Amino acid sequence: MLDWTSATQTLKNASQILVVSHVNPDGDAIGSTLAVGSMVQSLGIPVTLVNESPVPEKLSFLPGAENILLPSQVKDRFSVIIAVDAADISRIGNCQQLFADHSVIINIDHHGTNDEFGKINIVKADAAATAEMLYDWAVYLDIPISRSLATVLYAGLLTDTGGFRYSNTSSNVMRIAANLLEQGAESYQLADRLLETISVRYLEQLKTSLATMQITLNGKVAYLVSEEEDNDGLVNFARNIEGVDVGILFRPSDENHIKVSMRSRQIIDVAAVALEMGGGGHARAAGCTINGQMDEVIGAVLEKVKEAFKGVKE
Ligand SMILES: [Mn+2]
Repeated sequence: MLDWTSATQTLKNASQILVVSHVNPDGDAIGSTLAVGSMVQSLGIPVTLVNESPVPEKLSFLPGAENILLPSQVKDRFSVIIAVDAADISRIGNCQQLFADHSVIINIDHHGTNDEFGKINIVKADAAATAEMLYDWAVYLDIPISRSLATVLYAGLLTDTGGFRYSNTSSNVMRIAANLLEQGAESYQLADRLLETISVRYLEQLKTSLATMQITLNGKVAYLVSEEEDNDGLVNFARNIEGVDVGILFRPSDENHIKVSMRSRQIIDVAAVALEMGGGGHARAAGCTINGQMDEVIGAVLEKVKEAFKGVKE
């Protein structure tokens, strides 16, 4: 079990809590935000949940999702903040405007590139999801796992393990998932809504993006380009090609920037590659945003990936 002593002490002494996570939240970010919200509430402490980005449509059915506010909807300023699933303070975006002077941040995260921006830092790089860590905290706090808490924790585990398929799917993850199912999380319904269902818009985008797929570096790297923001999972089509270790998705995020998402099968630590270019993430899933036009950014990233392969013993 992680050392939750100081986080718990700070939490229990707080008169109110702000919970934040990263911009463009995924299933673990929203699931973890809602899980902490539910846990803090069950301790009888007032809690406010905020994200810079609106909750994605796909995650809006999760119990309590309607309580996650935009920073502009909140008037209070908070002295105690719990940040979940965010590797550094910039990932929290403009939620920072809600922090009081000399506020205390409890940083709970599983990104290996986490820079320990909190006053209290609970970072476990080998946790599959922040939700996995929060289950541990709920047990430590002796909080009963309600059906809705089970559902949001399960959502985090399910999405960050790619449906219990990625290399982070440990026996501990499966044990927790089993416990959450016993507490009322619905495996089929959650997998269907979070992983299986795609929108017609996504399908159209898939058709366009797949046509841009290029395979390079002796078949070890594949990349594709997407113009759309909702491109969850697209990068996996590149990585999933037989013989490919690194899959990359490039998307223009504004006129001068390209967002780069990288996935690797087992050889390249893409977090290390992303970190060199000002980003971060996990060994098998990482990303960064680079200033430049599409062609030059693709060239620069492929060059870094090529260097990374050189550093690996065949
Ligand atoms: Mn996560």
